[in-house]
Amino acid sequence: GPEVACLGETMVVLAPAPGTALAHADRLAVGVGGAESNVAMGLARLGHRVAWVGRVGDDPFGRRVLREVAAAGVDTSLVTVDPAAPTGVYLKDPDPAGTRVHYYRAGSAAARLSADDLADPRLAGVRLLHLTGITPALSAGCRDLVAYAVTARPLPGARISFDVNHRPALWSAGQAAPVLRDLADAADVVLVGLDEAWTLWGVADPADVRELLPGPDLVVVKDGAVGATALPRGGTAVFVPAPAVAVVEPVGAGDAFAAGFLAGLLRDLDLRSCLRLGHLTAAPVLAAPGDTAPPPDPVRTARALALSEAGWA
Ligand code: KDG
Repeated sequence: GPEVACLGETMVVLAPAPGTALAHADRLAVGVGGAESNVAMGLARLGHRVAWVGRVGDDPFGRRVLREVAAAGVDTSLVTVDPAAPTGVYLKDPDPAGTRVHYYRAGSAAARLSADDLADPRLAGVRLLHLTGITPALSAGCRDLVAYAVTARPLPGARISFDVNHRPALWSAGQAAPVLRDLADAADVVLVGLDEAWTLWGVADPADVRELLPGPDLVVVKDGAVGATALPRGGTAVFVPAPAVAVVEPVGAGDAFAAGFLAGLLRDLDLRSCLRLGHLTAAPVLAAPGDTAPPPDPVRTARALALSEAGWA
């Protein structure tokens, strides 16, 4: 069975050529996007056995999603094909001020995820269950599911990682703030952007985020191109600067960072190495238009992990 399960919605993504506004595009490229399956694909490409748990419609886009996620080496045998609702879709609108997303996902198959989706006995041996703050915004049932996963712990041997991933197009900061805080605080490993921590909770530095979330063993606060800080409970915070990258399109980079960081945890690496592996896995996604990318080659990765602090920064 898989050692990791990632649960959430995966959609088809339709995107104009880079630099072309959606309002003026004649052609859209078809891809697949979903924060949790992006993490699953990243972990699979780093050599881990990982399953994506989700629901798609019984439609061509659902088949497209299943094919592309499986092609990255992810186990999709636990995905439900739901004949009663469609696969969700989102559109990217390139904009000099940052790519905007438009969702067509209300009432999607994934909005019908429930506790049943975590009941399969093949999940019993999972060491890590990865969830995000997108899922509780999809429907009341999805919100119950995520709360159930972090509190009732239906997979007893599994640590739970939770990427806060606030999506303002799904719900307001006011609605999201208390829900995401409670879910994050009940998880074991939390990943959160400093920008979202500010938007949601009005906290402006990693130590304040940690104070707001006393529950998890580990909180990782990401500050974009500056770097990321891991704050273990009762231990010393570790900051690792991000390497310089010429950014083409950042969507998916947070998921790649999560995949690298979590791969480090699964391998029992120290926190500094986990953060470095996060940055190294995010870099190729930042430097390319797609939401996922192959990780850097293992030899270069091993070399980068072995660098002195001065050599890295
Ligand atoms: O993390 C990247 C995601 O934003 C993208 O893949 C789509 O899951 C997605 C979402 O809900 O925004």
